[in-house]
Amino acid sequence: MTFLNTIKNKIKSKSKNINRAQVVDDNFKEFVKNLKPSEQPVNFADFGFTNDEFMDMFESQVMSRQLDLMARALRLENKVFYTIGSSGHEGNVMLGRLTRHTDPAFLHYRSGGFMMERSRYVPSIDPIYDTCLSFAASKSDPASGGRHKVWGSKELWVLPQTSTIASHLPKAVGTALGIEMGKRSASGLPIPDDSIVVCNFGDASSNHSTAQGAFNAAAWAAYQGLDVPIIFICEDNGLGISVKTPAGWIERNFKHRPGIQYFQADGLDLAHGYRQVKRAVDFCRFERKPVFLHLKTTRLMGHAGTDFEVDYRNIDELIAEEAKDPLLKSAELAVNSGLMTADEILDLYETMNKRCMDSAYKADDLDRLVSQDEILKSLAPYTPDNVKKQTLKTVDKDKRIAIFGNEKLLPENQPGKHMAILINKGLMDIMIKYDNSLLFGEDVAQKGGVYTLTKNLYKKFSAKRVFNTLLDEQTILGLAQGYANMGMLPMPEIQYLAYFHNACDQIRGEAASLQFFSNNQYSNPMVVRIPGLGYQKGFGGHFHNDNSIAALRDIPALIVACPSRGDDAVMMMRTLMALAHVDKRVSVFIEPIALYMKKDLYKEGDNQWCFKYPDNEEYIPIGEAKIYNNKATDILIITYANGVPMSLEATRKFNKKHPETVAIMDLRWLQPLNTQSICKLAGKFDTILVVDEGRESASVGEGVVSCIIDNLEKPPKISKITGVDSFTPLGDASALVLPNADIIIDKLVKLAKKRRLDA
Ligand SMILES: Cc1ncc(C[n+]2csc(CCOP(=O)(O)OP(=O)(O)O)c2C)c(N)n1
Ligand SMILES: [Mg+2]
Repeated sequence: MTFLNTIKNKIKSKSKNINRAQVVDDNFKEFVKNLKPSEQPVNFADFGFTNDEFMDMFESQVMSRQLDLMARALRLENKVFYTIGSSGHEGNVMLGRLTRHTDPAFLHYRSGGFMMERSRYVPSIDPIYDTCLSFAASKSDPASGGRHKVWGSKELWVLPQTSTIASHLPKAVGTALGIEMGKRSASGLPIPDDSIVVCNFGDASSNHSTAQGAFNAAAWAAYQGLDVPIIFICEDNGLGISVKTPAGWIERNFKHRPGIQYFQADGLDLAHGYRQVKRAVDFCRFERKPVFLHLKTTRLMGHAGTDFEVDYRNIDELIAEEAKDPLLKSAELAVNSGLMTADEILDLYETMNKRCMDSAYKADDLDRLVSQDEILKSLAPYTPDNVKKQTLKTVDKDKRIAIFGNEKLLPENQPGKHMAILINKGLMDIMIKYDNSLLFGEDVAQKGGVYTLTKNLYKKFSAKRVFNTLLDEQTILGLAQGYANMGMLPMPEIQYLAYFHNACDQIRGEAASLQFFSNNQYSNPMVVRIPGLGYQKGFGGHFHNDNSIAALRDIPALIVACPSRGDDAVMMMRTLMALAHVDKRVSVFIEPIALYMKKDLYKEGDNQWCFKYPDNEEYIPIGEAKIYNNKATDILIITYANGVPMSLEATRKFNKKHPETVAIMDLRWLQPLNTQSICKLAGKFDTILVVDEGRESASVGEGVVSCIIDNLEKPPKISKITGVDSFTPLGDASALVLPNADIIIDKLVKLAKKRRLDA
């Protein structure tokens, strides 16, 4: 008789009880009560572990199970706010045991057993209590400070992971590559050189395009001989909520994937599974190659507390899965090895139940987050004085001369130049100043970028610091997170703004949220460079001229910067790098492509849009705008990027016939908007014109208008010129959906007329 049948026979409860947590709990007690040692005692040495190791793993499994049962019970009392559990997946204790607590781990929500077991490496941690604090959204939760139920721990190198399935895979791959990169980096590696990355997810999640991209990226890198020490652990329970994974699909899909070594392990039986898991972990650690560990599990008690499996699974199927409960198997092993009696197991089970319940009540007694200030504390750390100090740290001149060639070639000794050249030189200085910085993306190395912005950087700083990635924006941003996790300062480039959007979640849900969800214990500082916006003369159509900024502006904590001229661009990049270095923040630097090569402002050959390279300690504080014609008192134009030279041109033409004085405010920082400085200036005018090249809906302009109306007691009259809510057409037709100087002049004329009538 098979093990499964034996258990099935022993399980008396075949009721249609919809509370399957109760059934699973009863089954365990019932099963253990009836356990008798077998006539052929089990010897754990045969399975590759010691008695003590077994006892630890079994205890961790029980701890994890009791946490799940506690959560179901106390959810009803409103003391716990999360019920997705690990029941049926407790075999992942084997990974907790067989990896090190310094191996960075990116987990999914069924990693309770793993966490209980990994915690043994740091005895001061009480993983039950810590988990209860997280369940209770307590301010004392050591992982997130009460912001989310996450598996996370600074000491255990478990980077907190929230809810989006598969979104952690790109950064897990990035971290694996970062381990190898960090060994050679100036900042060194924060973990041992032979560390590996642990990355867990479910069977359904393995189909997600984000996951597929990460598998591909790992294989792509390994194929080229790079070390990619990552163990992907697919915890296969056969279901994604209610949708069945086709039988055999995971094996079929991953067994023969080039560049990723496939291993399979029994996650339901420690005796069978341990050596299988060990083989996979050892292979990854010693070979430094990507591994796919297919860990067979089952899912007990439904997807979450709110999920009634009886709606979509028949009772016989449920009973069959419940019979596979890995805790039953471990209990049997405990008895058959002679290590524990049935009573001792029940005692352990009840002791852990009490520990969980007591810890949960204790956690419930502690403070919760009760004010916005508390919630926001870890969202966007910002210490302007430290950022300033960091920008003022100058770089050794000899080092600069070595890179730029000779004193005369230092950019500050050169005549004024257009934006593309100034950004290029600015990046060189940044690479010199931050010797742990990395620059990467599509075509950035030998080619020097589509618009030559990164030209020569590859030659000067070598492929170790300037390199091409594969063509996948999710991977590029995943790499950035991974390198940052390993102590480096990444500057990823997304080739065009339109292509940020297909990888947006890597910033929105992941990079920008890490400080928040880890209570600022973990961070992934980076400056993402994105060429974008419209007006490329007759070139490219929508995707090369995308002017959508809304998707960036509503990402909490993200700084969005957008210069209109080369000297500003250099100084703003310096600020962002200092911010990344000091406060570990994530920012996006939008480079207006159409201004890259712009040299003239009013007429051909005037060179008025070329600027001198700023001295090395010059920078622009976040939020500081630039005002043109600051003596003007009649009309204020608020704008950014292409809107700045366009407004200057329009104003000059307008002033040929009209006496009204017009000031122009270049916002430079699009998120967060500097409410104070906008309102201070806007308050001095009775007429405001917002010139926004972005689309009308959800534009920067909307933000500016509402900021003025909200904050000024007597708001001035405000008009707006924006792009049209359209995709950008090809060729000259693109001009029809974007603001231009003539439209601005027309508007200024109307506004001036109205002012005169009102006066
Ligand atoms: C990107 C995304 N889409 C949908 C969901 C909702 N969701 C949460 S878990 C889940 C199923 C995941 O199944 P699987 O990967 O097999 O993990 P399991 O829950 O079975 O352990 C879904 C669809 C999500 N969290 N993230
Ligand atoms: Mg599943």
